Amino acid sequence: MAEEKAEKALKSVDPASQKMIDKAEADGISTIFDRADKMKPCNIGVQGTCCKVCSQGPCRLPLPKKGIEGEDTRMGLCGATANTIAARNFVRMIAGGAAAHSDHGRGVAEVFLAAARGEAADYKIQDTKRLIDVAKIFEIPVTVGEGDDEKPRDTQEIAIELGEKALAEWGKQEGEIYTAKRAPKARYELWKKLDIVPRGIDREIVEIMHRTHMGVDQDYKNLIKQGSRAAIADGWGGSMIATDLQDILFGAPVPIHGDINLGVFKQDEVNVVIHGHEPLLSEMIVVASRTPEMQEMAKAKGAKGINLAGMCCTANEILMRHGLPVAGNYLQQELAIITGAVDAMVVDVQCIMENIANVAKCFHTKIITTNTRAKMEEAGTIHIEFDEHHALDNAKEILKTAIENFPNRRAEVMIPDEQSPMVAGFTYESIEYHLGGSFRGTYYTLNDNIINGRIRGIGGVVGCNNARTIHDNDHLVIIKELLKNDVIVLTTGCSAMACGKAGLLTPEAAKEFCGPGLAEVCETVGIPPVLHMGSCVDNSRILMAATGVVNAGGLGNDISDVPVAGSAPEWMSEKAISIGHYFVASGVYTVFGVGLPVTGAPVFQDYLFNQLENELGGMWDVEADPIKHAQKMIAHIDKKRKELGIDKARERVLFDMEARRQLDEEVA
Ligand code: NFS
Ligand code: SF4
Repeated sequence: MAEEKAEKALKSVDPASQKMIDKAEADGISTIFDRADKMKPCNIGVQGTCCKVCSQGPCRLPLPKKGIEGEDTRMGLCGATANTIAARNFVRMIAGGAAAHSDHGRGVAEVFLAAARGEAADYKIQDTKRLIDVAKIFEIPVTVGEGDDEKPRDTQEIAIELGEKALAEWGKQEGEIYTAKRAPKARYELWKKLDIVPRGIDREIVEIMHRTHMGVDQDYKNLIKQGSRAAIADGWGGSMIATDLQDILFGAPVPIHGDINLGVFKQDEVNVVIHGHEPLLSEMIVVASRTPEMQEMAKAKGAKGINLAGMCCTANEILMRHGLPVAGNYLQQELAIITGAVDAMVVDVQCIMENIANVAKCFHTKIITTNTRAKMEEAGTIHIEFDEHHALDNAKEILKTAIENFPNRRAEVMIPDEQSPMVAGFTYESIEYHLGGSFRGTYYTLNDNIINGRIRGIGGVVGCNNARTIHDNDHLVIIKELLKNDVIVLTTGCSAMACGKAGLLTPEAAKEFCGPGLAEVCETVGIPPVLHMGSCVDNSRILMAATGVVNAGGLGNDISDVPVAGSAPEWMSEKAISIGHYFVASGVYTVFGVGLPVTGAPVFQDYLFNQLENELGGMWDVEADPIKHAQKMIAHIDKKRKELGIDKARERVLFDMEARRQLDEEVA
């Protein structure tokens, strides 16, 4: 231990990142990594028991050192208990996260409708099959005429109606959102019984803000009930609609190759990092970058071409649809600039660190903000507002700014060598294709392998990086432990990028990292053992994959019956809490790393971690130690296998494999 201390603490398990962190330190450039050392979090906030919803506070209710002995008499000035305060804070995080995902979805719906009406000429509907599928979910007629006269309805008409109906989901006041019915029947009925089917997306978020205002909802269970409504409105509503409409507008992803890590930058090309979340912008920049006009402009400035690289969830979007390279995940945004090779970093919304503007000042890098919701006050940043009616022109202007900046590189460029190949682009539909039987076209093969025990269960490992943990470490330790135990992993967001950098998103990873059962399945089908399903709004794809498993049969009637567990090892954003809670509300046991701000309110914590299972079939848990974290997920998966009566099958499979191995050895 002492020896470890003497050595400089490791900040990242990714060598490319570690090199850039060292360079930043040597050059005296402040990054989140050294700020995390200097500023420790407030212990009361960490516990979730600081209330600042009125100006009589902040009222602080830390746990006494000795814990609670006897009755818990802690209260704020108004009498709010630790449970009320922690629950209020928790559901406000759900509101923040659901708002972010859903406002993204709203933006997509607006552009979709404009495109359908022919008012946004640069966008075209690309996937008409998907359009028809989604239209049906919104109860839109897709044919006209009856009997022998029945014929397909005009696609533009369908698209306009879908755009209108989808957009109306945000402002709906009563009834229920259409997409709630996509959940397994038993799940939907449970939501109805519990009265948590969302009425409209915005309404549920606003109601959280009302209920958590000073002096309103003072029952932590009732607060969580509203949290569930809003979270379902995110996962099965705003996020799901975003994914569906993006797929229709930009094409549904199919498995595709790509490269990841800071080594994707090119010394002799204009490097443009597209950082943020909304594909509305990034798709258009991709189109613009391929025009001869932009290519020639780059050549005229002495560059060989334009190299677009994604960062954060935007990266996942353009990787999934175009195979474009990924520069890195959340904690690499400052580090990308420190290579000195980034001619422009284009940002839209969410997960953008304010400090990139300061880091950029040490280099030639231009920071370009593009969204009316997200500007930077820092001098030197440029705002080029992105407007769907002039999308391609805006994209060209952005690229032009980057190209003109190419000759200005001044500091020594230091691009790390590291880049890893990966396969991404798995969706609910493409998993059906790869793991469905050729005859049944459903999740039959996946289910069959879970039932026969080759695959022990499914882990959904998602979410952010967090400067309070070693960058990427917990994602990788947890996922490798799951693979070793034959748990197939579905991943999104920054977790998916951690996997990509570590080589887990290749078919070859199956042999190296998986237990014998999972390795056999992956090798037979030719898929990686970790399936990259996209950005964080694409967690809706994981919900649909779980639904596909339920509907294929043999593994119970509801998501809560399936041997599946969720995880966000390095979570940091409010979006992660919203995602965690819609996993829980969908029946999934969900473990978070780092810590959850509920420890200061033990009764509320017990409700989330234990009691909620009785209501929703899913519950929260927290575990900062990555091995224990994975073991908890595996224990839950085994519990579900036992409940389904398929625990013995797995013992048989493993016995068979052992017997076969011995036979092989004897023969050899
Ligand atoms: Ni998700 Fe994507 Fe990454 Fe976390 Fe941020 S980029 S939407 S919130 S940090 S996974
Ligand atoms: Fe304190 Fe109550 Fe005001 Fe919160 S609402 S800051 S607990 S007085």
